[in-house]
Amino acid sequence: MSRLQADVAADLPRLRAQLAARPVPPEPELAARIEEHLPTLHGLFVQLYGDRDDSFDALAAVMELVVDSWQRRPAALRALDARRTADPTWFESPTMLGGVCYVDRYAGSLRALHEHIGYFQELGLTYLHLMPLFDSPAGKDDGGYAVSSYRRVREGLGTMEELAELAAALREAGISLVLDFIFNHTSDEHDWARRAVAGDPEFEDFYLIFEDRTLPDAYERTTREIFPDDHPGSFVQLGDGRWIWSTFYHFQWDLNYANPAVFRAMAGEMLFLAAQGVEVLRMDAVAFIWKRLGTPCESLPEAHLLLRAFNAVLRMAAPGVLFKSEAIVHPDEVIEYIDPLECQLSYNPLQMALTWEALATRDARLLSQALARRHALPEGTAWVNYVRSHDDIGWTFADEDAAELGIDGFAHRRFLNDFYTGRFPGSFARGAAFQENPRTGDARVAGTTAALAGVETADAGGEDRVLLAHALALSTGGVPLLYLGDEVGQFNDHDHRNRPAEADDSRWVGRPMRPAQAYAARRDPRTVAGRIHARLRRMIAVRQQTPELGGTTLLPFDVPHPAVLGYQRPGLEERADAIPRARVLVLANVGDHPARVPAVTLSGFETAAHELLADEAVDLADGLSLPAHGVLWLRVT
Ligand code: OTU
Repeated sequence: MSRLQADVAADLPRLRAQLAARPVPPEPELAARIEEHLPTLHGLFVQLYGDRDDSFDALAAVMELVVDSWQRRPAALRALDARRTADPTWFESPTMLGGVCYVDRYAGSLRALHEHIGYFQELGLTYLHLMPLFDSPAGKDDGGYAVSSYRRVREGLGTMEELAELAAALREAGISLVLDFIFNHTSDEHDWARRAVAGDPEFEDFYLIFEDRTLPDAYERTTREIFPDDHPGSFVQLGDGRWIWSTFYHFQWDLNYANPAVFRAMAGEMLFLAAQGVEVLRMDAVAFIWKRLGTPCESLPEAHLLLRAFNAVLRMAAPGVLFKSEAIVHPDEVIEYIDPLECQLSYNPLQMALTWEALATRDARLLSQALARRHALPEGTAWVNYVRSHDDIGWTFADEDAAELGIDGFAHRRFLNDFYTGRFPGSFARGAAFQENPRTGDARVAGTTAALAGVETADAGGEDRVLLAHALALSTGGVPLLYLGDEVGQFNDHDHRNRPAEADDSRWVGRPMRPAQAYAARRDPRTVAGRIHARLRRMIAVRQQTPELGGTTLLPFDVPHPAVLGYQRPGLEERADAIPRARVLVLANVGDHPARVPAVTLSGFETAAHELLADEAVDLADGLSLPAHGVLWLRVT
């Protein structure tokens, strides 16, 4: 039953009156932001929850949270908000560099992490993503992605106060703290979940619980299996025989966002995190947050409305905080989440996967096509470019794109899985298969960069491939993100199989403890760690001083050699339609043999160019040679 039009029209005046009647009404700065964003939030609520009687009360409660949160916001965070709103595309600077690590694996605890801030600065980090550090039941934590309390730090890691202290220390060092917002699901041991199974009607409606298999069967006709090793389909059975929606592990229960009370509750958790000094929230598993019968229950229009609603809440209560979308799905869907009003940042899973695809095939054409076709983003947003993550590599390229190059998507994914798990004859890679599904032929691959690139197998091209992959992430535009430890060439953690809590999830192979020995050797050029580290540091330093590498604009550059990738970076000032000035031409050879770029290909540029990584003059008159896995960052005019 829809609410009456007249009631809906009265919502905004009612909300304004309610806020004005508070003991401390919103001060002018907040009041202005409410005027700007509340109509948007209200409009989204009407679209999402217009047919529910409880939608007004939920929105009113959210607005109370917004005002409380801002009124309690520490001065340092308000100052940060002011800086960020004055410079909303701060993340487009070529000095931006992200790192990611686990608190326990990298440092031991939040307190111990302070000792690494000096190293992070030495490396040039301006952004640090700490993997989920919230309360999570031991043995059923999914690496921290099964959260039993968003307001408590996991035992052994420290406390919330220590997290806020760390955030302040990082900020002082010029590093923004990034944390996950795991809002699609909670642990089955979250208080809400316990109350739901105990039959508390308020909390039963926080999850999707069904009496029998009728609806689960109907939904599963169109949903995808995400963790088939754990359970088939999208539901698991409760002790009392009922069925509950569970997209990932059986102990991770999906929240029911069709209930506005769930939005209200999670907005509260989000603002709690913002209050600790978090600057970017990584929006976990965004594709799954809305379900509708007869659809894949991924990337539905309501998922976007929800993200926009959460974003509107932040714009009022903590305007410096940004969202990063984690949608590891078809590229047509990934792009849908990226918008200043939705997620300002997004992982770039296509570039990540196709970098590995190019290294395996020694053919850069699919990657080149993706950069030409799928790199452009709306203004005010940026990619987060990564070489690999704590998860698996999913081969998320579009089959239609691959078909244009004569590639069969299904067969190609099979090849890539075989290649990166080392089963393909002659493969240099030592990855581990993740969630192999014999029924669909689907699989993904996990491993460290060095293991995937061939360093672990002592392949002659291994180190160069590590550098090449990073050179792309550092130069295509957006925020480059390093998996810490990979910058000293850390190997796979094969021992995870002997640890019961990790044995059945092969992604642990790529999440080793901080490689102390490799770090100790990082200044020694006779070691793998030393060589990788020095070369990567050089790339980072050059990037910092190269304005052309800021922003996200990328212009394609065709090279008549299948192994050579080319693209141009005009930087922040020059847009695609402006008169060409100096720009950076990137050339990268993904092949195992030297490659020639003929003079005619380069004839649009002045012959005098400068190669930035080696810092030397280059004459383009006779064309160029690239060694196997070679990368050039050429300043051309
Ligand atoms: C995310 O990834 C996290 O990165 C994983 O570590 C979690 O296990 C998972 O969510 C549940 O919280 O399936 O294998 O985009 O690819 O969201 C990784 C869809 C995952 C998924 C992605 C998910």
